[in-house]
Amino acid sequence: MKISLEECAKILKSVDNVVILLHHFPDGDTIGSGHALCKALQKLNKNVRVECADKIGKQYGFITKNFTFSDFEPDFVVAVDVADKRLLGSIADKYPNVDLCIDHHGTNTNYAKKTFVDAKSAAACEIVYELCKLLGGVDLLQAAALYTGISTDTGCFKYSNTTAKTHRIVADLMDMGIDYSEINRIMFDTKSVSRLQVEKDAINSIKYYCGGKVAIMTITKESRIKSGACDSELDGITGLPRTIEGVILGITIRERDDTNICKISARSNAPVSALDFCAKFGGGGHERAAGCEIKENKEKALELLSKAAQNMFEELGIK
Ligand SMILES: [Mn+2]
Repeated sequence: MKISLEECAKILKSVDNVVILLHHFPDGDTIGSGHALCKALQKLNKNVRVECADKIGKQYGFITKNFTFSDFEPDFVVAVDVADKRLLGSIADKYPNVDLCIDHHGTNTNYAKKTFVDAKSAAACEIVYELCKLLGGVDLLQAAALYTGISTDTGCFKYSNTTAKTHRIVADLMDMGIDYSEINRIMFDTKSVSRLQVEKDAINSIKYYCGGKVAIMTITKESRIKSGACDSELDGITGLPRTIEGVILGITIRERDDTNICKISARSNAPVSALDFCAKFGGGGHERAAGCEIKENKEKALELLSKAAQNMFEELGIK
């Protein structure tokens, strides 16, 4: 059932033991919105904890170090920035019932009992900013967490999802005194040595199709393990193929630990829809940034993806 943000606030005020779920392979938006909401509920003297199937990267330590969580039996389960139940990863079975979902993916599958989705928001953090205000206000720590989610989901305010409203919200957060240049340095201008090693391997793997308009990059399990890079260090790497001149559909294949499963990310420029492309494989996301999973090895995934891209470009009449 779709509900308003005011109703979300009302419900959250009425519950006492809340667990907030993030999506697996957590990014800045799910981490920022989850922790900002957690703080809002803690300030209302509620029992709250944040849970994620995967480890949160150490670059988000300036947010997570301010929280300690205890084990308690939750009476209310909230998911933030989680479009599909499957995206909870390995904790999906632990929480078969999600009471409330707050999200900005138009493809949200309405798996929660109650849902608030605003697909016009660039980040779930934009929604949680408004929600925190309804719950009693935003402090400096919440502001930093929310800024992190908004800046990362917009590629530091570069992507087409960035709106005037995005900037207005961020202006409010900056007025509160957040150290935005330090957050940006950590998020956008810092790479670990292992990340750089993975990038080097990934760049070497790039294959071009459709006269250079499609680029497909593969991140192998071997490269991840050899470099020692954990998943969170690879945040944003999927943006790389689309940065190549002439590419309007950039695809990244990430070989999982089970090498018969590949996680696919697609990024596109007009007129190509990354969302339409990933939908062909049962995925979802946003118009210019979407994802899906292919239960094949990386060679087969490359073959399927390149064929699908070629078919799509033919249908669209792109030469
Ligand atoms: Mn998001």
